[in-house]
Amino acid sequence: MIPNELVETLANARRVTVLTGAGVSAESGVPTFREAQTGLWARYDPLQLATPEAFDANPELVWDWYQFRRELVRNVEPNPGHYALVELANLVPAFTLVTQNVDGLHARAGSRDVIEFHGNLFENRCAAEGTVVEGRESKQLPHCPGCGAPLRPGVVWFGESIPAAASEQAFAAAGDCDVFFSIGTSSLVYPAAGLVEIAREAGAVLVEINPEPTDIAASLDFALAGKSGQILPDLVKRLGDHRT
Ligand code: BV8
Repeated sequence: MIPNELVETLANARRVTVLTGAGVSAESGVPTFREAQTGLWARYDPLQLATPEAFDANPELVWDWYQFRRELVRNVEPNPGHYALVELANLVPAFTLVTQNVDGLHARAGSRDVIEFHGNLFENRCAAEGTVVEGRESKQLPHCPGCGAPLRPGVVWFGESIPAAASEQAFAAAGDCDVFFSIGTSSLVYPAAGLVEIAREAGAVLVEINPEPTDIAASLDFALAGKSGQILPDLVKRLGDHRT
């Protein structure tokens, strides 16, 4: 399943950059962003709910959706795919992990310096001032102690810009790597989906890990069809064996 050529390439790589999406958390039991929502949320489209307009129109509804997702994520664990990425970082000279996921599971698995391209589910910000507000977790929509505006989750909604530092670091890492992995993402959301193009233009070897082919299939050097929780541990074992 893991081509020898890819193991060789990784063994000689100076810098590896990884972009992950919701598929990496799927085996932890976190529904991916585009699969149908269930239960109470079945009738809502995440693409509609994850927007400033939805929050302005109905902050309580959007807050409830994020509370539901926080509760779900609190009750799951990182999976072997998350842990394999922690190991991969120790097997190459330089490693950067960029995630579109807001669930914090990479950090819980032990990954360090994770670039959270779309923010973090568990952070709260004042919807008016944008400042982070600590310790106001509550079932009901909380309000800013400073100005009284509603609080909102510290995630990047559709139509909002990526945090400048995360964007700069992610584009720099994509533009200066020997191998770029796109793992568990449908490659539909920009500008995250544009990182692979930056890596390709910089001459990186492009690898995708996904049970389904995505829009970037034509530019790939390696397309590993399967689940990240199965392929990544296999890949890391092969690389570790190659090193010994
Ligand atoms: C912005 C946080 C500038 C919230 C999310 C071109 C350039 C710039 C912008 C745009 C553009 N074209 C369109 C836009 C606008 C928009 C966009 O991209 N829309 C899409 C729908 C076309 N982009 C934006 O608005 C971005 N901002 O560009 O700022 C700007 C400013 C003002 C005005 C205009 C532009 C902000 C986007 C951020 C949105 N926030 N999340 C929240 O989570 O609630 S994005 C959301 O989608 C999640 O973060 C998620 O991670 C992300 C991407 O989805 P995926 O991770 O790929 O998940 P998905 O379910 O789609 O796919 C899962 C994949 O896993 C599948 O392929 C599946 O096969 C695979 N899989 C399943 N199981 C496994 C697996 N793989 C491996 N193993 C498994 N076991």
